[in-house]
Amino acid sequence: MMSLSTALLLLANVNTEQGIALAQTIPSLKDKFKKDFLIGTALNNTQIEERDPQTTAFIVRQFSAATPENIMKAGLIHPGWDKYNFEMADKLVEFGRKHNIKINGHTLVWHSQLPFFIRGIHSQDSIRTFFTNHIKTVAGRYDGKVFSWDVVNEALNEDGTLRKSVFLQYLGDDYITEAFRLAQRASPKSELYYNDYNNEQPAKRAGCIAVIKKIQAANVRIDGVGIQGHWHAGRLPLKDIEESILQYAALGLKVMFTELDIEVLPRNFQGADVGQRMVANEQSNPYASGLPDSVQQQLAVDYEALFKLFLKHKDKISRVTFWGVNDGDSWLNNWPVRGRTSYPLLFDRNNQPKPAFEKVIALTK
Ligand code: 9MR
Repeated sequence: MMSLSTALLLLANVNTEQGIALAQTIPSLKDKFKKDFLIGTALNNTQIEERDPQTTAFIVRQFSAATPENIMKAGLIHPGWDKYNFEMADKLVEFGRKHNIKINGHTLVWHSQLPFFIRGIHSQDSIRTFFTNHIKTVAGRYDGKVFSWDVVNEALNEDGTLRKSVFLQYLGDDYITEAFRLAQRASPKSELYYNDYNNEQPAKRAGCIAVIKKIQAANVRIDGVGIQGHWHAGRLPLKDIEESILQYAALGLKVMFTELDIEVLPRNFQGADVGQRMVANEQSNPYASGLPDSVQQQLAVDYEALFKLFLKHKDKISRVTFWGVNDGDSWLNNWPVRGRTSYPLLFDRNNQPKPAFEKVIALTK
């Protein structure tokens, strides 16, 4: 007679197979937008390690591009002066190769999630050594293995001036151009991008354009600009987004939406500065037991308007990446308040399509 554990295993397999088969009946974003732009997602460790076959099948069916949500950030990939931890990034590259998914390396230079050892460093020489070695080593290892790099991430303030990061402080305002120069040398076969949030807003956009022009004037390669796209339901800055697509494309760059999500929970500020937090109160987690239909419909209206705009400018847009596979994965469940229930993406916590997904897909018919 079959043991109980064997029977359970068989049942689990049947469920997995059923789950995979069911997911195949959902229209595929990457196929529907195949002629327009890549459709990406952010991936976490569990997904990269393919711990759940249903999730893997789902990702592979829906997405043609992927960005590591955390594992290529300096703090994780470069934990000590001469110590690198490539294990997860290698797995990600292999995941991309195996499943025909283009990987965007995120990110070479960012003021946040830096290695711990950087905090004790207060000399220009040492910061420069870290900066140079980091870019050479990481960009060099994955040259051509990642399709592209977010070479510099979030270097701008809201008013368009340069953020006072450790890099600006010690290396001066040429550091962004220098980062691209180093990346170009180390990774000649990967595309090179500047990435930020709110850089569709006029003042920040002007600062972003100044940065890009400076890189170009130095004869250094920059292939594209990423607008992260952490926006709020009912408050999409569509005019600014369109103007930004036009202005960035006029510089000869590819435009990407790199971390798309639409927040439905209350927040008293805009943007995605991970250092910013909000104090929790009774109103901060209003939809813990489900999303009201009115908000669900608002999300659908917003995503529809956004993708309409993306399709209008598909000749200038090369990729649209969602910041997470489904609502359950989103960083917005824990920021700027921990433990909330957010609904910012196209798939619910069970990978089921939401009304917003249907609206987006309908645009491709
Ligand atoms: O989603 C990421 C979250 O898991 C991390 O805790 C956080 C801090 O490193 O970074 C989040 O991703 C950020 C991305 O790397 C850059 N733009 C803003 C994103 C959301 O904070």
